[in-house]
Order: sequence, then C-alpha cells, then structure tokens
Amino acid sequence: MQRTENIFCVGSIGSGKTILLKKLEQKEEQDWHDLVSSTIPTVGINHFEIDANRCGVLDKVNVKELGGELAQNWRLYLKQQCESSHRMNLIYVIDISNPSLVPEVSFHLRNCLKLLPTRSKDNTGKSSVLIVYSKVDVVQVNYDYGAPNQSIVEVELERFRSLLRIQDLRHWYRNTAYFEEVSHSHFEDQGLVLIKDWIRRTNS
Ligand SMILES: Nc1nc2c(ncn2[C@@H]2O[C@H](COP(=O)(O)OP(=O)(O)OP(=O)(O)O)[C@@H](O)[C@H]2O)c(=O)[nH]1
Ligand SMILES: [Mg+2]
Repeated sequence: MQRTENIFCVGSIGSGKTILLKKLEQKEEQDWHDLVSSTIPTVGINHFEIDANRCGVLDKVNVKELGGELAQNWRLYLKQQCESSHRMNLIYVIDISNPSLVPEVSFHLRNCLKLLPTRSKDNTGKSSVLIVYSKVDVVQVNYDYGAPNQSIVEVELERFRSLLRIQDLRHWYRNTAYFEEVSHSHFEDQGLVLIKDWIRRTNS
C-alpha cells in the first residue's frame, strides 16, 4: 500500500535543515553553491517536495521543515501527525560541530520521541526516525585544519552519540520506531543519497 504522509524535519537553529532539504529537492542542473549562500533562518515552516522514485515510478514526497525557532511548538505539529496517521516520520538534524548544543538537543529529541505512538495490534504503525549528524566537514576543519581525516569525525560522532545516549533511545523505542542514523556534510553527496533512500523507503 502506498503512503502519502508528511515527513517532518526538525533540529536546532542553524543545524542545516534548510540546506539539506534544498539539496534533496534540487534539480540536477542547479549549482549547490547558490543554495548554500541563500539560506536564512526559517521562521515558521518550510515546505519541500522531494522526488522519490518508487518502483520505477517518479513520485513526490512532502517534507516539512519546522524552524529551530519553533522548537517549543514542534510537539504540537508532530502530535497532529501522530493523531491522524498513528505513526511519525521524523528527520532530526543534529549539528555535531557544536558540542554546546548537546543539552538542548537531548531535551528536544526526547520530547519528540515521547510522542511516538505505540504500535497498533496489526503491527502496521511503526514510526520512522532518521537522525542526521550534520556539518561533518566543520569537525574535520576544526581538528586537522582541513586535511580529510575520517577517524576524527568518527570519534566526535561517537562522543555525540554517547552524550545523547542514542543507543539507549534506540533500545527504549525499538518497538515503536525504526531508527536510522546518517552523517552528512553539504560538501559531499554520500549522506544525501542515503537520506534520499530513507525518504523513499519511508513513504512506500
Ligand atoms: N560547513 C557547513 N555548513 C553548513 C552545513 N549545513 C548547513 N550549513 C550552514 O549552516 C547555516 C545554517 O543552515 P540552515 O540550513 O539555514 O539551518 P536550519 O537548520 O535550517 O536553521 P533554522 O531554519 O534557523 O532552524 C548556513 O549558513 C549553512 O550554510 C554543512 O554541512 N557544512
Ligand atoms: Mg531553516
């Protein structure tokens, strides 16, 4: 059965939601440098339509970005989605170049997950949560002055995961949500491909 539910994208102010979604929405011929220079903080909600190829058929998936400034109200929008579809499709973007955000991210991430609906008896209502660790390139630059060094990123990423207790969250909510995690930098396409694939799978 084909689903046409919205996907919500949340994350702290400046974590990289708009850039990410613009890149996912962008047409082949667009230059991403134009996109990078054109973001402004999202006041309210941004709507994106992302191409998702389902079984060879081109389709559009609606993704709504809830601006970081709205953080106190995210739960109202998410609750509405959960009530109408009994599941939640959520992309949570975390800027891993800024450790001072950990307490705030921890607070809001937990508040969002608390809304996850419990599964219906027929097992159809499991939610989908994608955690995107953004600004990986900034971590590299901060630590080794630009020389690409994958292990530095992995160490920082693991530090974030452990401070946020991601492993525990995955365990606690294992019966109500499919969890996936992706690291991403807007300078490369690898994470983008994985995120696009998650969007396609979530809405099929
Ligand atoms: N170096 C680097 N900068 C990034 C990356 N992603 C986003 N940025 C920059 O971070 C700033 C904020 O990005 P946005 O996409 O507007 O952030 P947002 O999450 O939409 O923020 P709000 O709309 O305020 O909630 C912009 O100047 C981006 O260019 C990244 O992967 N690497
Ligand atoms: Mg934005």
